[in-house]
Amino acid sequence: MTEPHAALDNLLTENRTFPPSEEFAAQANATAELYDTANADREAFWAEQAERLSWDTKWNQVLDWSNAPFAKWFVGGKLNVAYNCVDRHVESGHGDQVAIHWEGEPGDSRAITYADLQREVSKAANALTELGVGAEDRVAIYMPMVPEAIFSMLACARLGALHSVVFGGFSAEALRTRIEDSRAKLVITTDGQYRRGTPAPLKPAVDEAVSKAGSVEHVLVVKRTDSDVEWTEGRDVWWHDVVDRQSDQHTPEAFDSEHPLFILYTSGTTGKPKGILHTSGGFLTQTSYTHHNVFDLKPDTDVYWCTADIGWVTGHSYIVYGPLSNRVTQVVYEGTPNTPHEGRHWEIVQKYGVTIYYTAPTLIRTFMKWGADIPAKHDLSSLRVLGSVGEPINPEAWIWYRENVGGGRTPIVDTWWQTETGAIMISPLPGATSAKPGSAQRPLPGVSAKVVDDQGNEVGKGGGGYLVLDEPWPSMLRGIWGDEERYRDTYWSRFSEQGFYFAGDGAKYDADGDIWLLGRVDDVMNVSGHRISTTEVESALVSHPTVAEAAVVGASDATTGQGIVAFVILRGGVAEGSDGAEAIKALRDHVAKEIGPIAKPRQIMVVPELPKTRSGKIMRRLLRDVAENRQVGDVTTLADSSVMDLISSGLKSGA
Ligand code: 6R9
Repeated sequence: MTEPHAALDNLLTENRTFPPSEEFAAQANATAELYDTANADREAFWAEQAERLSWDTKWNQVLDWSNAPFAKWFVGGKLNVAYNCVDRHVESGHGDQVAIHWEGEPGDSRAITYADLQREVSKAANALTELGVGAEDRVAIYMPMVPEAIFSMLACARLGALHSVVFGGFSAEALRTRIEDSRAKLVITTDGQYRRGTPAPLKPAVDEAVSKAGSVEHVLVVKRTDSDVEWTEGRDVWWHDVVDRQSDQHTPEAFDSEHPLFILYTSGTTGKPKGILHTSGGFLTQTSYTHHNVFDLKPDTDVYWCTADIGWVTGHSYIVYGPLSNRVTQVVYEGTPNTPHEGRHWEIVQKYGVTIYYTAPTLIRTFMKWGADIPAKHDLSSLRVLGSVGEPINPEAWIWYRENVGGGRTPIVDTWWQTETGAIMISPLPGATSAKPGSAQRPLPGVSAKVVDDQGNEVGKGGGGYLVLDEPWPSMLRGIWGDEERYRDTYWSRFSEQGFYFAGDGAKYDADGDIWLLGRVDDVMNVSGHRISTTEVESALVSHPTVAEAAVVGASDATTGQGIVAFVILRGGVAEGSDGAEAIKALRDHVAKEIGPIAKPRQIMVVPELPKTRSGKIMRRLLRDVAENRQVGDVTTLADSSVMDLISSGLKSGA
């Protein structure tokens, strides 16, 4: 495994604890007893959680693990996921409750009640039916954070079609590969999207992707920025033409508990993204259960805000499915946190009286950089629970968050989970756990996780190793779309003897047995909480005509967690060192075009050679030393040990 970052080592010396206040504990949804109940009988516990949902047909078996690692949960049960997130709340008399306080980047806003949501989702479902979408078809959604993105996801769920949401910051090329892999029939998009105050086109990327991907029959376009778009007659249709004229009545059909709900692509250790497959009953059960208990949600009084984009799993599980199944009132914000000014989030918290705020460490560190005086200018006294997700949160950031956003009073839940786990797995319970800054602490009731050594033996207190999940859980992925072998290989082969799910994260137990996450142990980087594989960026670089070879590493970065640093060998005769400023700019732009701006390397260094072992493997560890300005480590396994001197001297003379 790779060595944990020095900064992460500091985490383990943290010994402050923050128990919940008596008032908070007294009103909390979850008490410590929940652990005992779950431990007494895990399956009975999950069956009880599944009762949170409305089922058309009840299941006859909680878990079927006979075909492991392919799980079936709530076997024989039938439900409609969208009905559970929308209609049942209207039927129970909450049609007038605001489901979504939507805040557009330019300052426009919409309040959408559950009754509105039911009408909008029904119309969208009718339109999708008219466009030929039925159960098990795939629909790609490539949109900014507009309400129609959520209506579209729920319309798919209502029809039993699978959505495949592609982050609006991804490139045409990234969109194309995802459309092709899932063979999507329909793409839903917008004309453009607001980015830091200016409209940027979005549909051209769809046009480019779709022209190369044969499966797409229609492109459904929401008008958002009113920008000019190219139009392909017969293929392209406007949302306002097709959806608005539909009936707002639609009868949801019940689907099997294991009916597929969505595919979401995430980076793996190879260049090709993995289509993570989730199904219905188990996914909704665990997102609903965790959202209720981890955020202590009170549907009648809370105003919840998760700042993620629906292009990531956090947006799926903790904007759409978990919260709406729990009848949340939530804020959805379209834009960036510093548009038009750096206090935008706090202005929104104050405007809507947000009580629960869930964000990522990278943003917290950005807020720190902008200064504590910015949140201090706003009334944040409504906040009562804060959450963190996406990467380890450093104790300084944790403390800053609690002091400057949480008024020194709110519990903070540091939630560990993955696209693959579907829902939160390791986290404090805000009313029951004495929080430790920087530690995700314990698996939730019903979840089992362990830190094991190379052989799969659990390490003792104070020991470190790999994080594994040693019991199946309801919202677990059901596979990788179209690639059973890769599913087994990636997650189940590392500890096949024990039957453990290998998460790809390093972790440690502290002296109390609490879990501290230490970052990825594979070639996956974590940049601002987003997973990007080194191979993916390398492939993008090598696809540029000037590049002969490339090696990419994640170097620790004070704001983004990790930053992408690339070492490239240019083809024939381009000067080494910094002379290649233009070549470097061209390469950064090329990566943005191939993958998306989030994958743009922070730094590209032109080098004459790359450090390789005798078997030809690039020694990224040594490159990371260079990228992090450290003394270069042990070079004895290099085929040519002078390479590192060559790289270092070349960089110095070029600087
Ligand atoms: C939800 C999400 C998953 C990877 C995961 C780990 C890192 C997420 C974390 C965390 C430490 C936390 N990660 N939450 N590391 N503490 N609270 O982020 O999903 O995009 O699939 O990323 O993110 O490395 O393996 P995803």
